[in-house]
Amino acid sequence: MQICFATSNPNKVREIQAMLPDYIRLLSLKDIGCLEELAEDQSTLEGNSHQKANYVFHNYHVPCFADDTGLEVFALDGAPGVISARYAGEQRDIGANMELLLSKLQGKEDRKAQFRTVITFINEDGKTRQFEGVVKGAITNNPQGGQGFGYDPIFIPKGYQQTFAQMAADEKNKISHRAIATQKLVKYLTKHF
Ligand code: ITT
Repeated sequence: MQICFATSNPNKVREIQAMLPDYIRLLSLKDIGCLEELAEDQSTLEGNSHQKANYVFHNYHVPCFADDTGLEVFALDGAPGVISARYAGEQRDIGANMELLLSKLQGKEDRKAQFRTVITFINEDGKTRQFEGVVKGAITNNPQGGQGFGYDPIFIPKGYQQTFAQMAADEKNKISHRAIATQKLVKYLTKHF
């Protein structure tokens, strides 16, 4: 049984393959001969992850899944959300993104936020299922910590005293939004294939 993970990040493929039984083999975009960059121009995480999986399913005729993640800040009506990677512009500069976010929150008491990942899976018959992973938390006043990536230095998960960037990678990866969505997908695949 072969399933494509519509990502160009080989680390993401390896991480999920290790969680699956041996008879389910994950293929990367490169493995199926898809070398183009997949469009993600929808207005929601659900839309973007569906857009990527759907493109691969229709053009390469393999069961596949794709993910999309965003940081949603309550006092900013869910921004940066689906545009998290390019919040401060197309240069995708995370330093500028974090600075912009902190400046918009300046003086605001409500710092609640959540990371949200949506995975869309399409089976061989074209049937679609979505899996969501959410981690609630709060935005700090300043970046702290050097681990992780993206907005990790300014996000403290609920129930913890440290930012994601101050945690060891395996600690973050056990509780993260991506881990939660991925575990739901793995459970589904293991049960249905
Ligand atoms: P791919 O589509 O190539 O996987 P991407 O940058 O679009 O790369 P995501 O959709 O997973 O990656 O995430 C969008 C942005 O959200 C990403 O650029 C980061 O800034 C941020 N982000 C995602 N996951 C994060 C995490 O675990 N910790 C901190 N920031 C994260």
